[in-house]
Amino acid sequence: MSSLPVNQQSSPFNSPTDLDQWVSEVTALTEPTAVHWCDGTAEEAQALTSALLAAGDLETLHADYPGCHLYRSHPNDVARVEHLTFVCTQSQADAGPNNHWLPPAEAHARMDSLFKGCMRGRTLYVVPYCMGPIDSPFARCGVEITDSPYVVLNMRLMTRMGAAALNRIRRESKFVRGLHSTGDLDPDRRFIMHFPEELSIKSFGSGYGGNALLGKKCHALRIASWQARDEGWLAEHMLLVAITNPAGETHYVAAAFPSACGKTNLAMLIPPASMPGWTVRTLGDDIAWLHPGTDGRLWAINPEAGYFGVAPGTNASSNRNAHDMVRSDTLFTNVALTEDRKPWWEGLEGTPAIDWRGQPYDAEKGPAAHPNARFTVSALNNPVYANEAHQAGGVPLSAIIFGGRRRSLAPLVCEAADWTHGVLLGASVASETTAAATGAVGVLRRDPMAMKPFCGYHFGDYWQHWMNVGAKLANPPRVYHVNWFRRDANGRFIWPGFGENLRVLAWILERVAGRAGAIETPIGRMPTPDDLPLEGLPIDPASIEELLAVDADDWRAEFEDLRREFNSYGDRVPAEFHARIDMAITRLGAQSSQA
Ligand code: GTP
Ligand code: SPV
Ligand code: MN
Repeated sequence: MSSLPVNQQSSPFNSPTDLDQWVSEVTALTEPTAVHWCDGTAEEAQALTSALLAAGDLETLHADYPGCHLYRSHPNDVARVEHLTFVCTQSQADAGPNNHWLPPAEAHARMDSLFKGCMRGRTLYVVPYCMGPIDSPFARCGVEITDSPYVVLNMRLMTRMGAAALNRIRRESKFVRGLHSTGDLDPDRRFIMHFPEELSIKSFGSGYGGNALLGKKCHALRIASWQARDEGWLAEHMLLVAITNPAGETHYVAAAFPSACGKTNLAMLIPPASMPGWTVRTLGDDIAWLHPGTDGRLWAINPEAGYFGVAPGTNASSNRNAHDMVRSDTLFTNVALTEDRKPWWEGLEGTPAIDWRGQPYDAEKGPAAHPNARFTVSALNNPVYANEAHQAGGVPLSAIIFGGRRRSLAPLVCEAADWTHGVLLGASVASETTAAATGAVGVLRRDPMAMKPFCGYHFGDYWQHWMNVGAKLANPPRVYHVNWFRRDANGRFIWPGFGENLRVLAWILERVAGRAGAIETPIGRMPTPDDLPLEGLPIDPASIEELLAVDADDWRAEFEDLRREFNSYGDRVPAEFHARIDMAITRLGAQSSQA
């Protein structure tokens, strides 16, 4: 690995380009000791790993985990920071009430004063990456400049990083510029700023996840959603999965659930033994870019090439694929260790000895692994990675599923009557907060399309854009809402979830094929217990009834709340939302007067 002193730096470009110009400007501002252009090779990753090990920033693990390492982030830097994340557009109205906003000039000034001299004594890494298959017309490139070798290793696993991306950037004029420094990890000097009009990102003071791996939430969702609005497509917080039924028919499905609400698990689902002949393969577990095709269908790619997955809860019975996938060449962050240095988290067998902070485990001090502990691993490690993930044109969607983590109200599954109703179902998502972001956990909040923290522009415009995309689709995917997280009076999950979720997916795909039944309810079409394939599932009929119940009073209150919610976004909200809510409330009124 060659890192050159600043005065000798030379880019792999033959002639000065925008990229060289930008790298020189950043170098002058941040004053690194060396500049390193990343090529993405295994040798480079090995050299970075060795340097991190020598510095004590990475730890080796038990020999049963070849190529795996443990990283512990600063204890104050363990999750996304939504209150410190800004969208800086010329007009505040364009960022919308769903985003924190600063005028771009003020945001740049604030960030540049933080970046000034911040890389003294450090190496500046130039990380060229491509989001999406390298030959895909839907893929988009970016360059992240960072002073964190841990970020470089993550970007190499999560994106198509290195020489091939640099070649594409050399050919194209446009790329997203992401400037990142861990700074001094002072939470009072931590900001994640987005400039969608300039296709740029500045992130300072965090080395963790979505704050620091700029290709992921910052580029592939916040900046990309803005570009997608302008260019007629959608950038979404969705998994992407191929499901094949016993007759050999394959359907592609995208599903949006909020952070830590089950995307990775659904994307890698293992069919229950009582559903022989079904197979599920993963295209993506977190982000999907959706393009209307000339055939009137909606086509999807996964812009990522790896997973930054939630570790706690992952085990051989919940998700054997993920469990097996992280046995080699995986970077663990903030997990615990057993006595013999195996990675450990809540939900695994065995006993933790060292907690996520590196201290002897003491149950009194909280969980052994941080609740937002993660694994970073290449998708190539996934035993059920779908070949179609490499297709330049993507895959056509049969269904889009929205869902949230709701202990009450939202039923197991419900089908939209049409695209407009589907967009309303997506915009209505609410979910209990999780450890993926700092702040209270378990608080119900609206998270439209699971994009509350990630939509780079005004939600009203975004919902209207969803309507506009639908208008271009002669053959749109059907839209559904699911909830795996209903709880009983004792706080236990009523639905077994995980592999058993395939039963709901099977009903959905049978609906798409025109073979499964449903009844009309005021909130949408729903299966009766007989319509769901429940053979071999030990669950009592009363629980199924409860999972499929629609309480008229509770739903009327929900729609009144939604009306207030949409009103807070003003007149940019699609007029159809209000009409559909009025219709639902009228139907609910009729239902309760019949009862
Ligand atoms: P991000 O990476 O944060 O976007 O999250 P994600 O949506 O990929 O969430 P993930 O699949 O990692 O699941 C998060 C947590 O939810 C884990 O602790 C899982 O064990 C749990 N979980 C996932 N699916 C189910 C389910 O069907 N039922 C229940 N009860 N829990 C689930
Ligand atoms: C999420 O929070 O939705 C994640 C993890 O997928 S992070 O990369 O930190 O955003
Ligand atoms: Mn996510």
